[in-house]
Amino acid sequence: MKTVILCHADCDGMCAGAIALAKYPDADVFFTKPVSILHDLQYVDAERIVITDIALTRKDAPSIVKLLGKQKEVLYFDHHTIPRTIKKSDIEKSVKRYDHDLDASSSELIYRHFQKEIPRERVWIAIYGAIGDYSDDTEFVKERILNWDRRALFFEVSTIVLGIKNEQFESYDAKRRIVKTLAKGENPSDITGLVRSAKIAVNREFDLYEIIKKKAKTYGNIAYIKDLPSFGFRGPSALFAATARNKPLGIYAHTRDRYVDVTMRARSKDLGLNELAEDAADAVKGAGGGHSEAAGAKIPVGTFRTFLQKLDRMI
Ligand SMILES: [Mn+2]
Repeated sequence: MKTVILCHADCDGMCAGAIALAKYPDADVFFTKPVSILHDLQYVDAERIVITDIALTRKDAPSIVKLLGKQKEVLYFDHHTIPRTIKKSDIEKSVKRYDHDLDASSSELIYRHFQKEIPRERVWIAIYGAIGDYSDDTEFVKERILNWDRRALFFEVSTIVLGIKNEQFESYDAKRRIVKTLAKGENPSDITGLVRSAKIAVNREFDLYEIIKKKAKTYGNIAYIKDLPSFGFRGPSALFAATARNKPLGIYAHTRDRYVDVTMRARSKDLGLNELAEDAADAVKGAGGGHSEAAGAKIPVGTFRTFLQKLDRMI
């Protein structure tokens, strides 16, 4: 049975993809995103599709669910908010298996589903994905982490999270290599060059904080910074802006040709960033979403100021 794995290209997505690949070793692995999965699904030719760590956008969710319903077998593991344009039962009806939990990582969800069918040690990958997504505060992860040397696990997860921030590991081919290595039971630090890449990234991250401390601006409850040359550090850039200016919400905005890529980080879970991102982006004809502490949006060029206003009013 031909299997295709579609996963997100961040740490949690790659780890979840690796767990799927441990279960289906002959599968092809492809990376996708919430904004492109509708398009990508139309080109998938497989009898079984495993989707993991991909959120559904408000706009595309109904069409995606319809498309999934036409496939032979779909297994879907995700922890992003379900958009209001569909119901959880709509997804459940159109796929063979749907595991969803806002508090757990996608890696944990997929590991729990396949744990009896893959080697026990693959739980490491689930733990890496959980830590990578700040979702290690679940009963499952807290319990499993006690079985291993957590310092070694933290070293390995940092190797992935930081290592993929450099150009050398930016491409989908490089990321596919990481997924394959993990699926075989080897560790991130076994991948040639990844530890070194993580070291370069961590240096750049500390330098970045110094720059942001000097340059971050504020708007009401928001601290923000725009168009830094180091585009790979969107999350930390947003968070450091909030930290440096002591605001609850930090934003990093990167201007592209026709839209602005907005990364949002909150210093607490209470803000509910996913809702804020969706609503503020909707108001300027963009699209947004994510988690309660980490979210993002794509908004048309020229609407950034209005976007900030809407956000600040909602906070
Ligand atoms: Mn995730």
